Amino acid sequence: MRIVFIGPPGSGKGTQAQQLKEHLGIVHLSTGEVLRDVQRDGSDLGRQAAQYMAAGKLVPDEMVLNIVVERIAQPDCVAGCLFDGFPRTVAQAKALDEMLAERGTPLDLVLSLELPEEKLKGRLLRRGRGDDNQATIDERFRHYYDLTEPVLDYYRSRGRLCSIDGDGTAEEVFARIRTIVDAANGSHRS
Ligand code: B4P
Repeated sequence: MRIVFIGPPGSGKGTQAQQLKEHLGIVHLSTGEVLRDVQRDGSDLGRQAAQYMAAGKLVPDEMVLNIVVERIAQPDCVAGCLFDGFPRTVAQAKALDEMLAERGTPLDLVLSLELPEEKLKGRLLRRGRGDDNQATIDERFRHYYDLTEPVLDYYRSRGRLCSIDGDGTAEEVFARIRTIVDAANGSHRS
């Protein structure tokens, strides 16, 4: 299966994707995680990515798409892939559709985690990662509304969006996700 996880900053994409990866046994591709790894390698690319992320901005599409193209070409992605935090712009969504169409393996599900902004900001401040300070969080939300919400419209207009209530414990949210994914997985196999 190929599944996309979209949601505002702190909605639990990474938390839920980790559980779903174990449940389905497919590759988990978190563009945020890969970009944090790239930052740590000290390359020019890593320094550029770090500047965008520390400012709460999205990393340019070209950089993110290069990462995804390379990763989905690996043999372990044939069985499926969980895209966590990608796509975050309409250009990324269109590029993903093209990449998957070339392989004859379209997306099966697009899951959108939804939660009120006050709760999300509280979670991020409690998480306390390097980019979880008030100014950066505000900037990330601004970019989410400007650039990522249109991605929801892109998938909604194609009848592919599945909204999930992201409020509740991680276990409660995962139970909602599992119900949807298992139903889709059944029809995917038959
Ligand atoms: P990401 O790494 O994707 O992360 P995020 O949006 O900050 O958080 P996520 O939704 O995964 O929440 P999490 O599970 O951690 O992005 C970081 C940055 O990378 C972006 O700002 C951007 O600069 C760059 N980037 C990544 N992808 C990109 C792309 N495609 N294009 C351009 N730029 C890109 O959960 C958050 C917190 O809540 C955690 O502390 C968690 O423990 C807690 N939590 C989770 N579920 C909970 C629950 N049910 N109840 C209570 N707490 C919960």
